Amino acid sequence: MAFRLSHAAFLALALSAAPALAAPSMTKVDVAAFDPDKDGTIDLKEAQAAASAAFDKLDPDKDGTLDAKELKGRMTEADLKQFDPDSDGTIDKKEWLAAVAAQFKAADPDNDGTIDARELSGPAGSALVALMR
Ligand SMILES: [Ca+2]
Ligand SMILES: [Ca+2]
Ligand SMILES: [Ca+2]
Repeated sequence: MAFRLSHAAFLALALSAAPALAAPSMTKVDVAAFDPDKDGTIDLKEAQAAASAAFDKLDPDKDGTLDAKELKGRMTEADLKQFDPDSDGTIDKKEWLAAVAAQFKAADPDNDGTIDARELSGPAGSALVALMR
């Protein structure tokens, strides 16, 4: 009886531990993923190219806009309001790329025009990554 109980406890532990083990690799931020010219940093052109591809992926019906549902949490509600100057409740590609430029600037505190690995791993960098993948 004691064995059966501990066996069940072990199973419960193993099951609850599994998602936690998978998490770190999923949240890992890698400059290389957004760095086609392989210079070790992301410039605005690279960020906007990646973001443009991400936009197309999020917009399978190709109507050219993303609503809150299609954004899948990539933007907070406050961001959606801020980056929707025409206030139609959706983000079109021009608004999306403007948001990327603003987020890029926020993630580049040393203002050298590139995002390095350290800048990408900060909170502003993470917000930028959310728009690029
Ligand atoms: Ca680069
Ligand atoms: Ca809009
Ligand atoms: Ca920088």
